[in-house]
Amino acid sequence: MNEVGFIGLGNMGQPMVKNLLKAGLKVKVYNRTANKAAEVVSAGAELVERPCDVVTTDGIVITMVSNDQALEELVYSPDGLGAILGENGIHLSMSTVAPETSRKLAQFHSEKGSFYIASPVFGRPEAAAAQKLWILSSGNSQAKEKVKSIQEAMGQRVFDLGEEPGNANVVKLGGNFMIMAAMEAMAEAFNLAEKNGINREAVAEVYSTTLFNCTVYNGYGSMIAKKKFEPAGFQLELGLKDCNLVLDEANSTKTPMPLANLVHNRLLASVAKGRRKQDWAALTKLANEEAGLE
Ligand code: NA7
Repeated sequence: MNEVGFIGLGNMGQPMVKNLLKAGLKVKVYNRTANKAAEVVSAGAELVERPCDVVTTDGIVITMVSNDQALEELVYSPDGLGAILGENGIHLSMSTVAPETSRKLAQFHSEKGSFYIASPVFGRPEAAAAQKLWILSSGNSQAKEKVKSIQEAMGQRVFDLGEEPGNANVVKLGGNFMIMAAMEAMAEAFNLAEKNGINREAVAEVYSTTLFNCTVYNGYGSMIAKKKFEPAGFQLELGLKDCNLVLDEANSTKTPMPLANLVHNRLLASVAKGRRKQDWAALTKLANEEAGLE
């Protein structure tokens, strides 16, 4: 397969399309706001007018839109993917959505003879640009095999999480929850240091070099130490969406997650304070304010 459709040219979608083009694929793109396609079109993508125009009946289409509602609209609307994808078509769904949404969409696709692969990613726009996304994948095995080289063109590794379509979404939500909890923990520890007259950035460096030498502590540690949350790589309102999905899943599976409730309150209060367009690391401003450090 040397041709692929792509829907959703936001912060993540654009760099992902550029990597597909670099890998030599022909890419047809659709975005609700057409003018956001300018950069990828100048990099070689072809812009189409309707979601169903990006793909043929048995083709492969990737979606990277904001949330469950946007994804469902794209599939079910009269000019959506459901109107075109048929026998052997594959929908590679890379947004962060509820596991239940993936299960429903997988069922809908299978009734048409097409396949739905849930494939959310870990990594921010910089990671997407550098082809460093970590890509999760669940759904029909043969369909997963067919899209693997396409996933590899956008990331550094693909993790196969089995045939159950919601699995990749469950793992993605658990990962995003751990990032939120880590951000709150970093803010509290840095505040403790600052209250003792110790430089926050120096402390962030100690932790991210020693006990927590990993992507999340390295990347967010510096933002949280500097208290600098703009420009947003991942908007706080999308973080709240993810946290709501985590709590929905926790409720439906009877999984107590007290820490998730704490960070949910942080995100909700941040939106109430007008911070929804800042980076989601801005959830830590509340800990700073409570400590009298803002
Ligand atoms: P962005 O930068 O907010 O981009 C969101 C994209 O989703 C963008 O292309 C939007 O089109 C598109 N969108 C949003 N709502 C709709 C509807 N209703 N119909 C069609 N298209 C829509 O998000 P990111 O790229 O950071 O994140 C994307 C996903 O990855 C998300 O699940 C994250 O949790 C992880 P627009 O340009 O606004 O017309």
